[in-house]
Amino acid sequence: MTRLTAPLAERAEYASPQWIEVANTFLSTRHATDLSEPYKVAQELMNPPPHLSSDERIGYVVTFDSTGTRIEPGFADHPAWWRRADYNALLPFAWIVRGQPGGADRLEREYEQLFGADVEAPKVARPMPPSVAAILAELHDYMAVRTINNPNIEHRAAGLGIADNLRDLDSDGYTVLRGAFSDSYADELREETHRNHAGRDEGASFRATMLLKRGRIWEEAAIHPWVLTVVEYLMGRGALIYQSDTIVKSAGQETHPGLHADYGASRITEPFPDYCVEGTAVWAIDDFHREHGPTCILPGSFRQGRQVPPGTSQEGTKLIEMDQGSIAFWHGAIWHGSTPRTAPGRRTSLHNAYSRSFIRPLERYDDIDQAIVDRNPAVFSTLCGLDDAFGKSGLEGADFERLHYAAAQGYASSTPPAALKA
Ligand SMILES: O=C(O)CCC(=O)C(=O)O
Ligand SMILES: [Fe+2]
Repeated sequence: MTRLTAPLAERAEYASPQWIEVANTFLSTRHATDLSEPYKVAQELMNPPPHLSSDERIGYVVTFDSTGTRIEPGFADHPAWWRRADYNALLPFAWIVRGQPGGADRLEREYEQLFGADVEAPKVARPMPPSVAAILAELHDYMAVRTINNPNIEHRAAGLGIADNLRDLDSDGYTVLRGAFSDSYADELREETHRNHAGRDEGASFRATMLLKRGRIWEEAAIHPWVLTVVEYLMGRGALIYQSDTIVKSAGQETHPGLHADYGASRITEPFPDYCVEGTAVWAIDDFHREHGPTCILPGSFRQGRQVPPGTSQEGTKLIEMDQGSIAFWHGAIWHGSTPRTAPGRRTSLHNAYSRSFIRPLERYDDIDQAIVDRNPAVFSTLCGLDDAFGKSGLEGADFERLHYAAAQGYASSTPPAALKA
């Protein structure tokens, strides 16, 4: 079993009092060595979740001076460097970038893709001394493996601009997240996919599976902030990655005739629960228009709560048409299929499925390389099933560290305890 990078007890919500305390423990061991005068870095976070503060902003200040380094909640009068950002927009980009070739550039690129013109550049009154920059980079990575996402999903979705997508899921059982990733990201994903599929059978008889063990690019995709918000909305906190694979569809191919529910293939048995236990994010690495053989779907059909009767036709379905760079997300009980590709060329797609924490996933990641978990934010270890207590009992009893963590996080309740305190 792969180890956790940091104790669960050190996990905290971004900019919460506990988070500041954990950050301080780290910063108290660091000294900026090239200061001509004290240097203050201030971060202002707009629209924090109501359970953290009822004010319109919260903030923290990191002070570097001759006595050492510390972080405090609040605001600074004349910081040397400061930045203002939306709480929810900043939080999910806790990718670890140090030691990841090109990581910082990719992070910035995808951040701009999602938030574009809304991003305010940092204000710099005095250039940041190199040792300050180095300590802040270390702090970023130290806290990334300890920072948990805003548990107030509606608030998070509003901050990320995807509240309407949650409503689509309520009514139709699927949604399309448009403009979810950049063309450059699509190019990189396509190249990797085609490399993994080279020499294999065409069509869906070969799907490159276990992608989280196949390279950095897939790790970054699995934690897409919009997708994770949808996942936690439908499947609760502590959700797992259920399967991560790709499909390449060529001209004339029909990969999913008729209709099926992803709960099918005897994986999730009838009667289906009335809440979602599994759902899939499909990344359009290439265009999904009529001629490209897009997915077709029967809106609302997840409410039937049963498997698709054999021989059911695609009559009455809607095509999920989307441009490259969009992500479709559907409830695993929804009835859907795929249409034949009539145009020349290939349709490349990434299919990341997620499940509730108590569902047994198709793919196992609890033995994933330690280095992969260590280079990712906390939610990645959650997705791999490393944070929960399932399968971790020993002869000395159950895994109380993990059981307590899940209880403290409110994984089992529809309203997380922190949100109740507001
Ligand atoms: O490739 C498609 O269009 C549909 C694939 C599918 O059914 C799935 O990923 O669940
Ligand atoms: Fe499917």
